[in-house]
Amino acid sequence: MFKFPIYLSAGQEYISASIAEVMKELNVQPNIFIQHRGHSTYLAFDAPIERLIDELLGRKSGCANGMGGSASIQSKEKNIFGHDGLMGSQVPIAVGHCYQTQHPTIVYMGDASAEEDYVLGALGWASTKRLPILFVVEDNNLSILTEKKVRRNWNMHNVAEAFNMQGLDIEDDPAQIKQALVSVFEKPMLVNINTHRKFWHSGAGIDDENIFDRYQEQMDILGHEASQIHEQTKQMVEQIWQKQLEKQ
Ligand SMILES: Cc1ncc(C[n+]2csc(CCOP(=O)(O)OP(=O)(O)O)c2C)c(N)n1
Ligand SMILES: [Mg+2]
Repeated sequence: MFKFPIYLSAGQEYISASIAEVMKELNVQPNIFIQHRGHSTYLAFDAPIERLIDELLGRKSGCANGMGGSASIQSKEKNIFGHDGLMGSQVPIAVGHCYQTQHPTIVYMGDASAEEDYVLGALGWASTKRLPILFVVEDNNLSILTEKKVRRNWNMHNVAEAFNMQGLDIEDDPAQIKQALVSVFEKPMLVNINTHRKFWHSGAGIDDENIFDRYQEQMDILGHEASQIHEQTKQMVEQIWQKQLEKQ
């Protein structure tokens, strides 16, 4: 059904879901720059699901006119800028855009994209100009299959601090995320959020069936109400998929 690679956010959804809630509370509509694994951000910020489905089906009615695929989704309605495919490029682009607009801006990057040289230069400029920008590192510990410990001996929140900016290292727990963002946009800030990718880098395969099952763990903690929400959401998404497929 899908004619190109799909980058799923499953397992990492708490990050964007929590940040989107904080933005609602602050009544801020930020400009948002995402990278290839952006479905969760697109959906959390209420961009239209039908247009995401159409994009995955390669249709002109898709959110990137059927030309972006999973990796380059965007939403003009929600100020979500899609990715060009070059790891980390969204960071200098977001910084330049924020410098020009001075509008609250969120830029997402993976823990590997954060290692690109042009990301570091952009962090320095954002700090120097005290831009209203939030850098979010979705740290799933992986660059495709290579773990962080093989790639580097330093941490991204320390890099932010070296650039004279607030840098935090937290878990993808909604309460921790909310707490981290108390003074968001008053000055530039980087939050490295440790998270867990459920599936392969691309596609819905699983390397090891025995890895920790985030969903089951959370359902056990959150209880009956969460199961109801899960079921309702699943039904809703299946119905929308059905409707979009019937359009063909
Ligand atoms: C400059 C550049 N180098 C390499 C690649 C190939 N590539 C695509 S995604 C990826 C890993 C990205 O890891 P990360 O930024 O941590 O995001 P994640 O996939 O873990 O969400 C690589 C190496 C690329 N797209 N661009
Ligand atoms: Mg990663």
